[in-house]
Amino acid sequence: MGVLNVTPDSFSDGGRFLDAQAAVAHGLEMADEGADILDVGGESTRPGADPVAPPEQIRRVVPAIEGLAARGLDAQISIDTTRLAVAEAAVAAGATYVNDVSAFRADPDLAGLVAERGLDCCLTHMRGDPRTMQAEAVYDDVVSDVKAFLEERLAAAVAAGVAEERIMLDPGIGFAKTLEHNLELLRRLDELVALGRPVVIGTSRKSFLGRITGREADDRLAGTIATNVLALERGASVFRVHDVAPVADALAVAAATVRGR
Ligand code: PMM
Repeated sequence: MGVLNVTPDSFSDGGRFLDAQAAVAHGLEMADEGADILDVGGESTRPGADPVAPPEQIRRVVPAIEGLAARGLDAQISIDTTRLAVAEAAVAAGATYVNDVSAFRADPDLAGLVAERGLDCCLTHMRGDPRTMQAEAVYDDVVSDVKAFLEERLAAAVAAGVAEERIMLDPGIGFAKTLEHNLELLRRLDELVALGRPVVIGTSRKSFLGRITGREADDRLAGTIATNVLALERGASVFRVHDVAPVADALAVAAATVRGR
């Protein structure tokens, strides 16, 4: 899954793809490099980020999605939003996957849209919202807590009519988590894979990598690769990254090693 943030303030690529033409060109490049899903977002979810009203998110993402859809790509277009109105506009423009980091809690009707339209979706663990979440990074056992949350949200989505085979789960690396929580979730990822749905992992350029390596966001590719390779070995199936080509190579080698060619 290639990250396509059409935002002025995302932590690592904010402002670079705000122009629709630049966003489409970058999306095409990531698809060419091996991305099967292009995750288009118009609202930064970095810790402390302010919410972006749906009309502004729509204004940012729809031209990019329309431009990508017009190219008839093999890659699926995902909308990274927690808001129903944004998802509706994105789906009308060509998105077929909803990446909701609130796991249908911010706008419960979003589950209905996903069910009705037969969309794929990703449900992510988070506490609070991006403004407040780091204050809520307190767990008895982070892996058990995240697993119980994802099980509950999976059941809620199925109860709302979403087909179980359309649902992927994500532990939400960096969402209401300390460095230790992120590492423990990666170390014990197999416990989440045991839920039986594909696991999505998003470590790309995140600050916990900088805490370990001392590197700035743009210089965290090595840490991104290390964590994605480990996640693959522990059973993750979707890897949300900014740097598609090098991560795709690393994952191809890791997968050939773990599974045989
Ligand atoms: N991380 C971010 C945004 N969306 N979606 C999923 N499913 N998982 C993530 O880990 C995730 C996400 C924040 O990172 P960004 O600013 O690079 O998009």
